[in-house]
Amino acid sequence: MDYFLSEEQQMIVDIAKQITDERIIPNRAELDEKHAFPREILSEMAQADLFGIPIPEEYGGFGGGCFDIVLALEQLGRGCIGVGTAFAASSLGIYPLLFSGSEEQRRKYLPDVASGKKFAAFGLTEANAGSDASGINTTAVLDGDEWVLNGTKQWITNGGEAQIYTVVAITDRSKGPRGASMFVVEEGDPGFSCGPKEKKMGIRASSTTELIFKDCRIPRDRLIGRQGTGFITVMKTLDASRPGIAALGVGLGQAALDEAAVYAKQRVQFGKPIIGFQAVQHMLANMAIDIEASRSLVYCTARHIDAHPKNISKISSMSKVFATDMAMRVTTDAVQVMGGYGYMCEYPVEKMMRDAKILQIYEGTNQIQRNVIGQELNKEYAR
Ligand code: COS
Repeated sequence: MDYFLSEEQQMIVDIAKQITDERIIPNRAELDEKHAFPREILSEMAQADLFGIPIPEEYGGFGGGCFDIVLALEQLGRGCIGVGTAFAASSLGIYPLLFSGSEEQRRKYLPDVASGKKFAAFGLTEANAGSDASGINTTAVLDGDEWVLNGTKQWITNGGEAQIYTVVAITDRSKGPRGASMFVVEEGDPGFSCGPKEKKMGIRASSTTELIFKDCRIPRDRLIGRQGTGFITVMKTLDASRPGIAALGVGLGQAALDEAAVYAKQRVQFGKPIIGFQAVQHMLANMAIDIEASRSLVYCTARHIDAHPKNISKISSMSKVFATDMAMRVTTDAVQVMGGYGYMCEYPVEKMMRDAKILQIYEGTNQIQRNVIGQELNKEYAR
């Protein structure tokens, strides 16, 4: 299907595609096996200006929109969701600054992220605050000219690898979600450390750690936006980033179909290639339909967000649910088409199936996305 990309958009696809084909795909199995952070590949992506896509030009970026980042992430998703997640998490980490940060904060942090000199990360989740995002326990108390943070964030992507962390903490517990505020914490701040790297089912190239704050002292001007607006900034950040996760799903689904179709043409059973059997053809056809429907929805969502960036929760969640549930189905079916070979680590589809699972969980489970969509429908039909 032709999506009529502009010259600039096609350029983003071509650059991300080249890095994916030449650098990510040849190295993904090793990165996965060694749980190795793809620092070199990410640096090359930065040199190719991919990290600058969501950052305005005045801060050294490309000044792109949601559709631009979606196009890049689709290509990276075709290669490796671990690498794509490390990249996406850096964007996630800077969205709070883009939405609510001061001019000084933007000038201080964004150019280094755009150039790839520094990575960013986003700290929301805690042991007892996953889906219930406003149930966080990390606190920030103002003491003279410094904020003092205490608490532990869990499962933070780019933990230990990032230099800039945007973190949400409670500044007034009595105010519920209106009592949360966001802060920038830098690597090396006193009282701030990261836990050991978690061992994961998939996306092993990405780093996932705790962020530990023990009387962590940061200057007063690290508060992002106004005190008490942290939860709103978190929600806006997730609304903006979820189409990117959907795009990783589209790329992953496409990669799984490509592997399965090539295999089905080569694999001979009962005297003919298995692609000649209707049972296999129908599986491949369903995969192709699912992928194209997801791509269309994700592209349309991203274009809508670029044109009308307000009230995007419903469409953002819809694209995330649709494309990531698709990625889980399609990667599972790719393993099925390839049978015993698909189950072996020698072929890439078993990793794809392991990687797909997280897309249905992180940045809000697909059950939470359905709650968001349901709440929005409730509002729409009340009118
Ligand atoms: N944009 C702006 N503001 C929003 C918003 C959005 N998308 N969603 C909610 N808000 C505002 C609400 O308007 C409300 O403001 P008021 O206090 O003025 O009424 C406030 O935020 C609280 O909203 P709500 O009552 O809906 O919050 P809940 O605690 O019920 O939480 C969900 C709602 C479940 C949607 C939220 O907790 C969530 O998204 N959870 C998933 C979190 C997640 O993705 N975790 C994974 C992180 S991996 S990076």
